[in-house]
Order: sequence, then structure tokens, then C-alpha cells
Amino acid sequence: LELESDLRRAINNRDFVPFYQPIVSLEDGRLIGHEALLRWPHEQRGLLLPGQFLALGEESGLIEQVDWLIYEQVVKDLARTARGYVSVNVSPRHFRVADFAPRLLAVIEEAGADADRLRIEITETALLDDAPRTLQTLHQLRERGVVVQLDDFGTGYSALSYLHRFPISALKIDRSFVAGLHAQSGKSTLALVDGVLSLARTLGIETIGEGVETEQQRQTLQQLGCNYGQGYLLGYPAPRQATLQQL
Ligand code: G
Ligand code: G
Ligand code: MN
Ligand code: NA
Repeated sequence: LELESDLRRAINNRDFVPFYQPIVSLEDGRLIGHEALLRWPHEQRGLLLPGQFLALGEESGLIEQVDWLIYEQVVKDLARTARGYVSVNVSPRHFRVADFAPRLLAVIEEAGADADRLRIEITETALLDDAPRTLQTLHQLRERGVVVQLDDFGTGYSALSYLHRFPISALKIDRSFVAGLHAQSGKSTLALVDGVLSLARTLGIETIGEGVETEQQRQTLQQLGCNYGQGYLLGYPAPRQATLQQL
């Protein structure tokens, strides 16, 4: 189809870029890192968001190549800056191959970046299938300092045992829960988020609230003990030039 051939051409041309969205301390607003978010500047259609081509990328497998193009740029940016981490999103597809960890570590080394300033964001879906290989991949990365964070926590098949079984150092509370904190039916959401945050604290896992859009949400998350936040209130995803200037 047209989008698929477009996607193949864009991979050949290396047309993809990371945008960076700040992640800040909820306590004092201190910037601690960024999430790299995939963007596709398309000649005819303008700046495309993952929602417009991610499903196709996953079905066709092309997302793996797109991801590598993003990781290469991100680690170069890490090597050029002095502080803060960058987290990258990892398609579940990468856990079906044996060489993801060594390849990522080689990309980091080639760029001269510090492995412990790179984080990977994985979803619960990625943990569902082929656990032994996934576990090995995550351990290989963690050994070298790459932090593993669980993305969109609460939306998947959240087995709490994941937090136990896999070397996960941080979890991101999905933005649907943050949005629900002050909604009409917010009491149960509040209790749920409170419970997740307590559990994470007990296990020594860092917490990041996603989709923080209002001061009220920021305050509630902070009061519940959530460590960090990400969202339009705290900063929009921005092109790399704008982000690097601040670092
Ligand atoms: O930026 P936006 O909110 O539109 O991103 C939507 C989703 O796309 C995110 O939830 C994230 O999981 C996914 N995504 C963003 N960047 C990347 C990337 O570089 N690689 C992969 N595989 N997924 C990404
Ligand atoms: O990886 P993940 O699925 O969490 O991707 C985060 C997505 O959330 C990105 O597509 C980003 O553009 C989007 N996003 C970031 N901050 C906000 C926010 O405050 N509100 C909403 N609705 N979306 C956000
Ligand atoms: Mn993410
Ligand atoms: Na998310």
C-alpha cells in the first residue's frame, strides 16, 4: 500500500527524528530526563505522529528499523550533552530476536555515550511472550547500566509479578489514570494509583506519572508520593535542537 511504500522509502532516507519531552521531579520541578518520541516529517503530509503509522510498522515489522534509526540519533545526542537521561520506546518485536541487547550496547559505545544515561521503555505486552529471552535481554542491558522502565502501567495485563520477575527500575503510570484522578468517578482511580505507588515504593521502583496536564493532577500525584511527572503542564515534546540548547 501507499503508506507502506512511503515508510520503506523513509527508512532508506532516514527521515525519522526524535522529539524530546521533559520528565521532571514533582517535588521541585527539577529536570531529570526526557522521553524520545518518534516523529516522521513527511513531505506531503506534514509531521506524522506514531499513531498514524505505528500499527503498520508493527504489522510489517518495519518498526524495528525505524527504532534503530531513532536510537542512533538519541545516543549521539546523549554523547553531546552532560546530564539527564533519555528514555526510548522499544517495540515488543525486539524481544523476539536474540541480539537486541548487544546491538544496542554497540550503538551506545560507538556514539561514546554513557549507557547509564539511556533508559528503555517497554510495555507489559513485551513481557507477555517468550519470557526467557526477554529476561536475558533485560539483564544484559541492566548489567551495563541501561535502566528499564515499564510504560503505560495499568493498561495491559498488569501482572504484579512482572515487577518481581523482570529487572524493572521505574514504572510510568498510564495517562488514563492521571486523567481519572479528578474525574467524577475519581475515587477508585485515586485508590488504585495510591496502591500502585505504595507498591512501587516498597519494591524500590521509581514512579513517573504520564499525561500531567493540570496543576491539580501534579499536586495529587506528588502528595501520593509519585516521584516524577511528564505531560503538557510540565513540557511539550520538542525538536532536538530546542532541547539540546537547554542542556
Ligand atoms: O508521541 P505520541 O504520543 O504520539 O506517541 C504515541 C505512542 O507511540 C507512544 O505511546 C509510544 O509508545 C509510541 N512511540 C513513540 N516513540 C516511539 C519509538 O521511537 N519507537 C516505538 N516503537 N514506539 C514509539
Ligand atoms: O510512550 P507513551 O505511550 O507513554 O507515549 C507518550 C505519549 O503521550 C506521546 O505520544 C506524547 O505525545 C503523549 N503525551 C505526552 N504528554 C501528554 C499530555 O499531557 N497529555 C496527553 N493527552 N498526551 C501526552
Ligand atoms: Mn513511552
Ligand atoms: Na505511556
